[in-house]
Amino acid sequence: MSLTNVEADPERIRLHFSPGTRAVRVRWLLEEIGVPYHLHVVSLWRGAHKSKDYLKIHPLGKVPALEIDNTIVFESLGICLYLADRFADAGLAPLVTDRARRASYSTWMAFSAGTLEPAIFEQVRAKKAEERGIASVGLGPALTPFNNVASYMELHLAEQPSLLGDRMTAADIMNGSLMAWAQDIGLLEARPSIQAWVANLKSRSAYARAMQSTGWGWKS
Ligand SMILES: N[C@@H](CCC(=O)N[C@@H](CS)C(=O)NCC(=O)O)C(=O)O
Repeated sequence: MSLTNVEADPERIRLHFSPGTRAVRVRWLLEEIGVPYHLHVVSLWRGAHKSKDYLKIHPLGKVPALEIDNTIVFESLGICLYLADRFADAGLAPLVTDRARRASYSTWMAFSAGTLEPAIFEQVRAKKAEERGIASVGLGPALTPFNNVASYMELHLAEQPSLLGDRMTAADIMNGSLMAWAQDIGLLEARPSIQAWVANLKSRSAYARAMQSTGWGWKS
């Protein structure tokens, strides 16, 4: 890998992060790439994400946000797309010239935030409504139900170890972090292929490093 320009200055990449949030997927990708970065823990509990200074970084006051190359990227999907292409030598995104794999990669990257994430949130919303004894109003055809999404992924992953075939990409990180959450909230029963894929992703040392405790950012 030719990362010498960045290695010379670890402050060059700064991830605004809070544990247990969508920022974990970005930290995981940075760990897979192996590039030095500075982690700034933003305390959501103390409202640090709504401070005047932080709103200059993320105008909506959310995590994650990434400072890199003298600019700022936010939206976890946007950050992962940027990083995977920026550090192409890490092999976590097919090159645009690799047309078929790139098409599949684009599909799965968009699938994560556009289809899988809303489907999981819908489940969470329905569960909360049930717990409170109130009726949950479905969004109808605007949303793909989680069962459909999971059935599709189950079939896909029964045939290959990673979303694009043999080799793991940023698409596995985006979708895998979401399915790890789905697993935690009990949505993956009777989905053996997805479970095996998630277990394999979670066994990676980069994932373990991304999950390492940072504290909750009380002092941020
Ligand atoms: N679509 C955005 C969502 C960002 C987001 O909502 N982050 C949550 C944590 S997972 C957050 O910062 N919430 C704090 C708040 O909105 O007050 C992304 O993927 O980056």
